[in-house]
Amino acid sequence: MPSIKPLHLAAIDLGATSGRVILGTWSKNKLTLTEAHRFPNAFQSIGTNDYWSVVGLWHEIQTGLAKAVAALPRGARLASVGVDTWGVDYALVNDAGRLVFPVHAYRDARTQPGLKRLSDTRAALERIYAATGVPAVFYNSSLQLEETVASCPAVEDLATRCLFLPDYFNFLLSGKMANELTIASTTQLLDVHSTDWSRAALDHFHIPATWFSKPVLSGTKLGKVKGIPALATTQVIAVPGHDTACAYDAMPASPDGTDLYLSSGTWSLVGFESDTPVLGAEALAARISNERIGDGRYRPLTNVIGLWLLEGTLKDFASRPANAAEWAKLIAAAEKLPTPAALLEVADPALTNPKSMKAAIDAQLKKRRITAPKTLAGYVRLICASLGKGHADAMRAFERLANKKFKRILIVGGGGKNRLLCQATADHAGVPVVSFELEGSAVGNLASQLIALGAVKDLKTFRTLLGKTLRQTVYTPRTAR
Ligand code: LFR
Repeated sequence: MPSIKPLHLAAIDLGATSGRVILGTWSKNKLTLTEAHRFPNAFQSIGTNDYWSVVGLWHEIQTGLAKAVAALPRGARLASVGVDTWGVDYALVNDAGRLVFPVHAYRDARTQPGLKRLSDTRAALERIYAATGVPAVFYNSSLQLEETVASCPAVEDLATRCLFLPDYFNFLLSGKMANELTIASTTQLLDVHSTDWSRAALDHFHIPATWFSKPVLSGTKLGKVKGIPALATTQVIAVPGHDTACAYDAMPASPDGTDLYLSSGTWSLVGFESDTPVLGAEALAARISNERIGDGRYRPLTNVIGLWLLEGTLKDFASRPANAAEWAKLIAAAEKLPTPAALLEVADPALTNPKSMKAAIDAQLKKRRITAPKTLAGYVRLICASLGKGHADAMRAFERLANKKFKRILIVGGGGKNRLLCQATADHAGVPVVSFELEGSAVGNLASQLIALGAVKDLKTFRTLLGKTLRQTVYTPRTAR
């Protein structure tokens, strides 16, 4: 039954470069968002290792929740709260929930030897891919945990639980330890054919199986918020813990399954929804990751390097844009430049975490005897065109392997505001790109809470209602496919 009184909910949505607490109000079948709190996020390094400040993040979450409560109408309460974060990173804790190992950031180069071992052992990689549906990527939790246990064996005596970051913040809020399915599906440790952990993968990476519990589906109620009096009646709901799963949930997609999704931010996550995983040698070669939807179905996706390329390059220019007007000027200048004759190889591992992105791009171009751009606008043009091609290549791989034809690409996230990127994607893919003005992951997070609270029947209903209220921009391909 749709509720008559407005419902107030909070989404805690943590990204690798910024976090936010969004207050969502559901009234008369319409969701209104108020940004209660936004803060920058970044990993920090000691020596060669990279760490997140979970203490800092928890502090920001508490500040954000206090601001969300302050923004409520008089007498109103927050019905529920949900947490989503970037994928793969985790906290190792003991039974009391105390941290027993520092929380590492996924760009830490500590996984490189393990990645090489796995990638170079064809039989092992094929076995792990058949078991988990996740290819070898440097940030996989499997490789991170393997390195943790191997470099610090005593951790096996200290830790009793592995909580991925959304699980950990859910625990801090509710006191309940649970592993949630979508975030579990980013680890390369989940069984691709069930919703439980893969014993074969855990054994392969020498990770204690006792650290995990059977993942809960999203929508599971974990209990009331503990320790924050203003939220004593607020329910903690395990929403899709993975931000990309939330962003996909927020896509106002056509119900016939002909839309391809692109969540475009630090990473470009290109994928679709499916009842079955996409597996086999070709899928592995195309680096298709069979991550999960909150209800247990699949969202096969490919991770294209994304706007991390541009964020990194901007650091090397004093003239980086500081506001929307300056961004518009930069994009307009880039649009006037000719189409680049050659594009970047976006899968080049040298672009993953270089000291200087511009230097890494220049080095790749030099190796391939291509002249580097001369201006920031030139880099913007090159990066957007290269990402556009990367998105289109991913689409073609999905079409081939899943025997599908996509009619549109729906884009949410920061990249949706970048005209050049949207147009380049449409041009390379030969299908229209539809960009929505939407805080994708926060909206997906709130949608899952609304469904769990019984205010909305299901995701299909939510998407239909959302689609009616959204502003969209369509980029038509300049060349047909
Ligand atoms: C995006 C994201 C991607 C994941 C990457 C690393 O924020 O969650 O889906 O592959 O971060 O965790």
